[in-house]
Amino acid sequence: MKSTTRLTAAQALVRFLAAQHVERDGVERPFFGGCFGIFGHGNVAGIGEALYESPELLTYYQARNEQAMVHAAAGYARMKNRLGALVCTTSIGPGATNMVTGAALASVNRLPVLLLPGDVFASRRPDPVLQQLEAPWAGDVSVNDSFRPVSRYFDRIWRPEQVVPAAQQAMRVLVNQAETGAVTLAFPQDVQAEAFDVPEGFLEKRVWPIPRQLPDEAALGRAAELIRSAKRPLLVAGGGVIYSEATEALRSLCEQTGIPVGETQAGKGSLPYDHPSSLGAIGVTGTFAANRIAADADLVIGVGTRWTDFTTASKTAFRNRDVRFVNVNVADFDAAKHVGLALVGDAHVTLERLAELLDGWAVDDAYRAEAARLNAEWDSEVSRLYALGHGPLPAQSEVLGAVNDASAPSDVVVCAAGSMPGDLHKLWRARDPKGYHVEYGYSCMGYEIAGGLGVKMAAPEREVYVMVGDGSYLMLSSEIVTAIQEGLKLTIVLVDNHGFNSIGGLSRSLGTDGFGTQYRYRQNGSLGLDSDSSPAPLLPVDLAANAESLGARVFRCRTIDELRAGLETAKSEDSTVALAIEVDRYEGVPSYESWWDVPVAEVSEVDAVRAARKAYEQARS
Ligand SMILES: Cc1ncc(C[n+]2csc(CCOP(=O)(O)OP(=O)(O)O)c2C)c(N)n1
Ligand SMILES: [Mg+2]
Repeated sequence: MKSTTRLTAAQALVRFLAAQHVERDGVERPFFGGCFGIFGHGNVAGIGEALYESPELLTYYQARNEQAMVHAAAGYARMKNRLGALVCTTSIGPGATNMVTGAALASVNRLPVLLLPGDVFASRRPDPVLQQLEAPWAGDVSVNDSFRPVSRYFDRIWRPEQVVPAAQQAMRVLVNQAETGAVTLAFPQDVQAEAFDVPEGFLEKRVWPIPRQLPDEAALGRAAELIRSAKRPLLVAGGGVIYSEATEALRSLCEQTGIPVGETQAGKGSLPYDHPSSLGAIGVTGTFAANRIAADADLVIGVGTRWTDFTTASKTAFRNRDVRFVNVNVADFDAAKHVGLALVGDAHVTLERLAELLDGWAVDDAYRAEAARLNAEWDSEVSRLYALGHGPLPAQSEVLGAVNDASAPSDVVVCAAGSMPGDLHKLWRARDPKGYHVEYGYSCMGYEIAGGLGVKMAAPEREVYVMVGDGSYLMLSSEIVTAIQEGLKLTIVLVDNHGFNSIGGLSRSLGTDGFGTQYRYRQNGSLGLDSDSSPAPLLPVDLAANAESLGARVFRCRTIDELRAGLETAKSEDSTVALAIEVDRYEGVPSYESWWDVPVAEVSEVDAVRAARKAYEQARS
């Protein structure tokens, strides 16, 4: 008979987590790289004690903000191609619910994170405990129920023995490439500290194989037939290409068949920017190269994409009346979209199998040459925007150019919200499959620095360039402190345009004059509009001083030349650096032959809104 060990529920869980491994393509590795946490009465005596007692099991990382630590965990998991993850432990109440946004981000982006929010007493002895929300209509809910819709798996451990099945289900979901996302095990604070006889088997090393599943052979055959009969096929590479490490298989399929490739935000870097089959970004934030080819494509092969509105330009990108879709995806949910022929499987092996089935077939030489020509034309547009020489303040595109030029191919650029993700999607010259990290599933302001920290934890050998707008910086920049604490270097580029360039531009296009998007003093009852002839002064925010006060070495750059020089100097720093630069709010990168569906007010007193509505109705029809 197998023996048991007497442990608290928290000790058992920590030991279990440290024993979990994954294996893909013959390479085995521990799944969890550590545990982020912020302690309070809801976890200090349970999980906190378990981590304290056995520090060799999981390295403890101290965060400043619970939302940020989940972002860091998401960045880590993405950088590890979902073959690694971090645990996040919090107290009850506000510490717990601070993680909800991070959980949603992880689930939207299909990135594994394990969340262990503390929860109210299972025994209900001190009912209500400090920070408990009492629901007059139900005795068995807590604030942690708000994790249910944003988690791919949720459980609450009411009794210590329940750790055993709960932890195994958590792992099943975390390592499942189709199911993965935030997994939440709400952990009542009394149960964490209660002991039980833990079966040895639960604590033994376990290796979870990450399979490379091939789609049904008949479906593959039909897909090959569809591709062979297409004249203008287009492949859309999503994040799945990168997670599956399918970029070499993709390149070889493209070279064999001449099928050109457009990339989603998560899929950018699937091909190097200068590959002749690379059309770059597709959709709302796409290049003219990808969007022109998309408009006439008769067959679209989506690989590892969930087809968001940014990728499909709100379902206007593919305008050929007879266009058909083939969707390669580990998740049948995504593979079924757009009435597509579903190839449910792993991108790497599926692309290899398709290459075999397409042996001897290729697109017309003229079509192949058209893609190569568009690739070159697009790259001249990038060169133009990198070197605009705009003044007196530089354009944001010049900042991106300076950072791209300064970065080595394997360095990583990180961004998430504002106007930079779209500009980066179009303009960043990606040279490495892991060199481009823009979180655009949830596009969450505040992800940038925290996510960048996670990226650096996962790949300390790479330089990490965090591109962050002033709005995002003000929302969540506190993990600079964690980066300093851990000796993890981030190169943070603070792009200041005194408010929301992105939403300001959107607002102007909808007829509302940048309302609520500038950082100015209130003047005559107004916070400022873009058409103001004598605007109020800007708010006296000094982001560089702020970053400096958190421990970063700071460079204040007034020109692109100063930025370029600062970036060079920053390379030899070994701790976190912030380079602050002001850019022209009105000098944006245009959109290239695409449309995004944002509804305009149907009735309004404002002429500009009525005009925008008219244009919107035309566009929609
Ligand atoms: C948490 C969160 N709140 C609101 C938004 C909506 N939003 C998208 S971009 C943006 C402004 C971002 O400002 P900044 O970081 O300065 O970038 P900029 O637009 O100026 O480039 C806002 C409010 C968001 N994406 N995330
Ligand atoms: Mg801004």
